[in-house]
Amino acid sequence: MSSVNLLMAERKPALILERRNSRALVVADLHLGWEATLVKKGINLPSQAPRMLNRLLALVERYKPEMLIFLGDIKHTIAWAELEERKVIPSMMDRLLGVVPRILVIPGNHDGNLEELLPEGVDLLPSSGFSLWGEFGLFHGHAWPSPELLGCRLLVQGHLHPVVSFRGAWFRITRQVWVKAPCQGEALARAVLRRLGVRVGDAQPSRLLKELFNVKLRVEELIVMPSFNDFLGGQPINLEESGWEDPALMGPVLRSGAINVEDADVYLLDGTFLGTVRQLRRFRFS
Ligand SMILES: [Mn+2]
Repeated sequence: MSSVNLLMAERKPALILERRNSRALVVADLHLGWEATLVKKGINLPSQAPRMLNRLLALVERYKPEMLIFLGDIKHTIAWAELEERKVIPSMMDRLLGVVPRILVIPGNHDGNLEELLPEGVDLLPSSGFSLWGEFGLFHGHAWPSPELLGCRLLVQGHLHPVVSFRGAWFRITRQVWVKAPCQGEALARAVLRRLGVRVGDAQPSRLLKELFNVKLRVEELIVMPSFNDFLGGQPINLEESGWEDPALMGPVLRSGAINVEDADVYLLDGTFLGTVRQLRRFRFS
């Protein structure tokens, strides 16, 4: 029996995955070093790294996970590493290794050259993701997940930093949200198989998945996590001109047509249910 805790009582953009006595803390999109890139634009924001480290330490202290999983985009500069990242990432990981037995990192699109910043003891996984206990398929969202992840009931990704944004005549309110979208397993299996060069034709994708990869298709839901760095902007899910409709940004799984974003449920960090994406897109102030 496994469970998902979206930490709504704590209003944190982090989740706990649990099975029997095993527990994993999952966070996405820290974008460390982001503030340093703002300095060049003349904006001076204090580094968010100490704040995020303290929040991580508090969550580890409270939930005592045996694993801490970073779901991509730990750092911000895409290809290389800024001075800030070179300083902050190794020391943050060292501190966390002192309190949690295992740290796993699934790279995102901003994590180029991350490997050299990770101390020994931190496991860098492939960007095609990681199947946790065969129950949870974890990947960043910019790259295709491996076939193995389709054997998980629930997929979890980051990458889009989901928010809702309400604009009136004189104000604009933006809040981070959780997005829980239904996923058509057969359609996603078809897309993943095609990507791997399998001729699907009239065959049932789930049968091919079993025959070729020995994976039993189980996926039925996708959660898109809010970013752990809450200073970052995000993609407003209720505005159609956002990254949720941009093929370059949305990533292959959302682009595959298997995820029904319009029917996704949207929650604020405190658990308030805002409705489905379809309902939110119809709603207008003024
Ligand atoms: Mn990303």
